[in-house]
Amino acid sequence: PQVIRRDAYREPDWLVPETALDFRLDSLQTRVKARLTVVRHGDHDRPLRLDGDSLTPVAVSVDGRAVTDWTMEDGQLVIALSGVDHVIETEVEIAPELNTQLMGLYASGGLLCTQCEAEGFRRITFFPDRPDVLSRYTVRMDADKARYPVLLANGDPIASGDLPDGRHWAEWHDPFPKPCYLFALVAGDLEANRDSFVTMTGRKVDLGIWVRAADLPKTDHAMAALKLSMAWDEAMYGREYDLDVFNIVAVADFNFGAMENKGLNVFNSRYILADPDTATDMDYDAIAGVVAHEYFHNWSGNRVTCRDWFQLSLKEGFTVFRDQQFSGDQGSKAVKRIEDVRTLRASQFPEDSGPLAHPIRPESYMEISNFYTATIYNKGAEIVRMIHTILGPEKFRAATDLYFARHDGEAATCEDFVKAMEDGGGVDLSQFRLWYSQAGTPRVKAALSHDGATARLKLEQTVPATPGQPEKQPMLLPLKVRLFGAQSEAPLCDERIVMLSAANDEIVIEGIEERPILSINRGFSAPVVLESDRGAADLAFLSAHDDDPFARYEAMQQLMVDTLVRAVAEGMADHGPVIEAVRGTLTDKALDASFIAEAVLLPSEAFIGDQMLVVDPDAINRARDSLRAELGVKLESAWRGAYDSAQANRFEYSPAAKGARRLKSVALGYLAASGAKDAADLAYAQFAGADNMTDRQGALGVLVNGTSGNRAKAIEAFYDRYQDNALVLDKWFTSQALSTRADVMDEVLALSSHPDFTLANPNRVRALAGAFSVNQRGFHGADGRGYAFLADIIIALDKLNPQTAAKLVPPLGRWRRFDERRAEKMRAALQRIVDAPGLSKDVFEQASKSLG
Ligand code: DPP
Ligand code: ZN
Repeated sequence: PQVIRRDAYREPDWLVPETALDFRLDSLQTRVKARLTVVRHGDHDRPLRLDGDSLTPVAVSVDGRAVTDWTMEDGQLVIALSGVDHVIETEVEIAPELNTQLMGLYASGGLLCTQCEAEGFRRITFFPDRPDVLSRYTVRMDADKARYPVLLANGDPIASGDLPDGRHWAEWHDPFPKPCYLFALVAGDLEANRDSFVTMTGRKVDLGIWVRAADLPKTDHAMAALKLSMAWDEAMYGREYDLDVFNIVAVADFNFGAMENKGLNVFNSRYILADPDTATDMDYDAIAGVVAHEYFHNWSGNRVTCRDWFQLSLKEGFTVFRDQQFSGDQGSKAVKRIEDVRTLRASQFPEDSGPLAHPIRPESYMEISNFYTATIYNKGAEIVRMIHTILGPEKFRAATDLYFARHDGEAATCEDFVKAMEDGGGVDLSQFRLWYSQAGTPRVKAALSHDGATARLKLEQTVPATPGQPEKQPMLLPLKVRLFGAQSEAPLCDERIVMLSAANDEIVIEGIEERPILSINRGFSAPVVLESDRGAADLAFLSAHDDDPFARYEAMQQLMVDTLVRAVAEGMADHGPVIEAVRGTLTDKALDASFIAEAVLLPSEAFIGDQMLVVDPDAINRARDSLRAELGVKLESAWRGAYDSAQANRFEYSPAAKGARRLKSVALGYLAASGAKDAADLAYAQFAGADNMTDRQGALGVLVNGTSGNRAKAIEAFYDRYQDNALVLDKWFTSQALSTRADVMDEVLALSSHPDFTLANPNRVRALAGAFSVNQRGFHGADGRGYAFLADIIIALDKLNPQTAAKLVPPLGRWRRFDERRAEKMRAALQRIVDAPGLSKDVFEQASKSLG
């Protein structure tokens, strides 16, 4: 496959100021007529090239006259034109029902809907499918009125009416020029949860969340989140909504989480539908976060879009940062930060240290779909967060105002963003720009010494080599630092931001009269791996006394990781300091339950593995289980206390109630780990009596990992109750795929032939195969069956949906981190994928790079 390079960017040869589309919708035979006004851009005599994917022109005309002297080259429709501007008309036919890739126009549960980002529009009609060609769209649709009573598109509705033969039509116009990846239409039998929002200048916007009638009661949370997002973006960023209507549609079959099409967001239904019986607190939070994310794209993505796909993080990193800020403002900022850092470490750090590592602004790709990664999104957000830290909130706001004012209506670059941050913030970000070009997670070594009244902090940074980047330069790292007194238990200085810019540096802090304890990278101010020589006692101290809640969490995690890594290396370790630190946190009356629940959780087996040169899944599992059991036994009465105090609550969706539920399930898990005789009965009682999905799924997870007779009963009862609800059935598959039992592989194989398992629905594939591939002890079973299973799924899914298949490849690419026997089996699985006949470029790119 062809490699696309960032430095090969050229401005478009032709612009398309106006686009009129006419859809005669039908699930098997949709006719698409397009009328493009094209204008030659620059001084050249090159022909017009319109991208197409699996399209055949039925008719082509230029300035109203049918022409036949066009050619097809690699799917592109090539038309020689003599003048400066022309009107091009094309006609094609497509079959949404047969579109299993879920890119372009496709059918999902009787609906017709679209997904165009990144390059799906070329599967609908011939067009210059690149984000720097912005056009004003008018869209007319006609369809059978009984099957498709609702017809939606971007912008505002203009006109509609009935036609003979039971058909009807509607026309929509979007006044804002947009790239074609933001095009959308939806046709179907939908009902709307309707509401409205009055903007800061007093304009009324009609809001609609469109779902199947039966799902209407599950849309209130998403609607509330939408209105909060609209108000938040006005207050925090001065961004006002710009159309008279804003619609969201939920669809069951969707490759991504959601899509920010102008005025018509299309969502994976899992990020819209919620009620207490079917959605967990995590689902509620994710819904609010994704609704906000897509809404925020209206400015960071749509009004200011990307020049080319190498700039993807321009909109995604910035918008993730914005949605993280928003979510932090809705509940506990500290807990939100902990969750975001946990996600970064679980998905981005491994990517950044493996064969698929890439900078947030990549230099090349084969298939852009493969670059919707944790690096582009989550590391991208960390980089914007660092700019926010360096500028401070006021200057950051001035800088984002400048960015939006300067580039409104344009297709911009990451460089444009950084320049606006510099100009608006009055800072020099020259060295900081390395964050856009260098891949790899920097490592920082910190050593604190103390002499008389002077503390010296020695800092050393290295950036590891990554594919294609053997040599790295030192980066600019904003490290928040504070010192605490070992005796006084009080801060010894104010928090300061140390800007580490060299490979080595020494910071001198005067007036430190007692032995200081180092609190560093507070709030996770820089996305780095920190190594320090702080011992168990100092970490335990910080976990109890640091004034930054994130730093408290972090100290506890470090203490746990150090203990577990030692246990793996030496076969045993002193659990005492962890147990005492957990006891202290668990019984600290000043802490809220949601923070306690996060802080007392052991790091995941995968994260422990990431700390080791050669991952030993069995030894990790033994070490972690043993620490978990001892925490369960030694603190049993504290766990029971935490459990009982949350027990009587009725369901309520508030930060306090959520925290109580979270702590309750964590406590239940520790009680089960302790071997307490009544744990399985407690779990079953919670499972059966729950008035919400958080408690029910929490209990199911505990039962699934155990051996009690209640296990099979719960699995069956859950299935019986929710078999008609696809989103909840996904949880049923996932809970079993995450089982910590030795027989998980057999169960997963059996589930893959369950009648409810299907490769046609991306959520279902991710619920079973995706979840299992991050279950370290199950997936990395020494016999290699996990690898073979995943390869089988990838090869089969690739025939239907290459984009979703390619997303499943990365766990196999971690072979360098495992012992030779496992590594060989992982490589064999990758090789089998690469050798599969008719492989897509999506999967080929991921699998061949992973072998590399
Ligand atoms: N642009 C989408 C999102 O992240 C991905 N399809 O919001
Ligand atoms: Zn996004």
